[in-house]
Amino acid sequence: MTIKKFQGTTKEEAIKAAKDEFGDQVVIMNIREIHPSGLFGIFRKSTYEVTAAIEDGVKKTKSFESVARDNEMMAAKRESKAEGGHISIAADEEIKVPPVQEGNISQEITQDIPRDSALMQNARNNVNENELQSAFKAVNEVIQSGTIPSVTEAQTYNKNAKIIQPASQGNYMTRETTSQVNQQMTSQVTPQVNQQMNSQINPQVEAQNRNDRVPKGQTNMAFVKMLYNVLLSNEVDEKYINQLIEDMDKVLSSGNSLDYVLSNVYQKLVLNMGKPSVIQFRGKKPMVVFLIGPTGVGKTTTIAKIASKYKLEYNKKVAMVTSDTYRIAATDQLRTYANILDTPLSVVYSPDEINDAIDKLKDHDLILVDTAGFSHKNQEQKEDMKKLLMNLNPAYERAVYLVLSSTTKYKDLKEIIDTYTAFTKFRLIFTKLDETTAYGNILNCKLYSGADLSYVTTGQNVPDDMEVVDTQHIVKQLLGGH
Ligand SMILES: Nc1nc2c(ncn2[C@@H]2O[C@H](COP(=O)(O)OP(=O)(O)OP(=O)(O)O)[C@@H](O)[C@H]2O)c(=O)[nH]1
Ligand SMILES: [Mg+2]
Repeated sequence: MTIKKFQGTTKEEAIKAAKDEFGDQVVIMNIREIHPSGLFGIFRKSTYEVTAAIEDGVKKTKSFESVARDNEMMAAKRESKAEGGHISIAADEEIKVPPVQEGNISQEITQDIPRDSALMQNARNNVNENELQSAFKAVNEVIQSGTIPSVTEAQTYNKNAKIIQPASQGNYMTRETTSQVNQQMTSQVTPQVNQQMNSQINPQVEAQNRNDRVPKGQTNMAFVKMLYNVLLSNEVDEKYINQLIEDMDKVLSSGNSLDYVLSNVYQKLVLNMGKPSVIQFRGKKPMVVFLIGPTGVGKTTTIAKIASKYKLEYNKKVAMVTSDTYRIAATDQLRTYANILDTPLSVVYSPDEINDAIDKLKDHDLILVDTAGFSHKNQEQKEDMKKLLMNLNPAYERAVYLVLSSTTKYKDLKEIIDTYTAFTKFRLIFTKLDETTAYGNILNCKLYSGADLSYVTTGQNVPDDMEVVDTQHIVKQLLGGH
């Protein structure tokens, strides 16, 4: 499958550019209005960007308009001949019929087709999106029922395969991983999905699949388009959607059923989310955990949640340190939690004091270090943060968690990740999941940074609104589950 973007000053122009290059079989995946940026942008008009796809090997056909134009000309010639006109034309000359549009499931394309065309009505009826919606729903129900192998199982199954490549290389999974997961999916998931699909999907589609009356590519493209839109509406970055679709291309084109393909997508996304990395104790005391990140994302609140969890649920000896002396009342906020939880709290006023503070608390299992939130553009605070992390005696076990709000724009999240990547390794905590319905940024940031996911927080309540990230749940949401 080839996916490409086309620009135009109007939607129509961008779509035409796509059709000119890919022909009538093109499927329009997405249309985006691009607002001019910068101060003088207000004086300029928006432009349009169309993401279009074509199945490899699909023959390009002339656009409907040009075929229709040819036919009109031909008809005019015939009329003229019948009326004894001067234009001569062979009686058996072939009349061109507009080709059946494989991509007619694309709204943009069907709009070009005359509504009363019996040919097109037939083609339009062959695959409709409601039927694919039922397919998504059916697969989702199987996913919800928990019968799909867990990530751990899949990873154990495929211990030696590298799952995620560094983001810069832009690769998702090795072929080895894909094929082994596919194998596992076939044996464990497909029969159940098939059962549900059979009972839920319109018999017409079933018959179509069986008899192959609908060209396979047509169904595939409808599926790809729906998948694309579902992921895009959940704010998964287009770059990753395209990678996923490219990766899926082989599975689709080798004639697998849609339920199998969707289950495969699900499994692939779960594997890409990786296994969560949470605070672990390796027997050596203390474990020093830093929470870093932009202002107001929930670092202090999350420290209180973690402290409470480890102290009350896991019976660990917990202490807290804060280096946030920039903001008035910042230490008071943490002190309030420390008092409630009855845990010691130390304040460090400069990065040089960190080792003294930790030394005094070294009989604790877990020392949570709260840091000042700062804009990633503030160079001075960035240097202080760097020193704080670097100054810690390397003899201490440590882990750094970058706290990000799931409500932040992806463009900003990338800049924040770049800033912190420059001076430390980290795992990711996502806060404020209760304030968003689109979880795409979790996948985007995971793939962009290559860092492990850890916890998510879902509200202001300490300690209840925090949990270890449930990657299967996130992926279900990304695929339109509830
Ligand atoms: N809705 C929602 N609010 C949250 C969540 N986590 C934290 N908050 C709220 O976000 C606000 C900021 O939380 P803090 O813990 O002070 O954030 P911080 O990152 O320590 O902020 P600075 O220290 O100023 O950088 C508070 O009102 C919290 O109650 C969450 O998961 N969901
Ligand atoms: Mg704070």
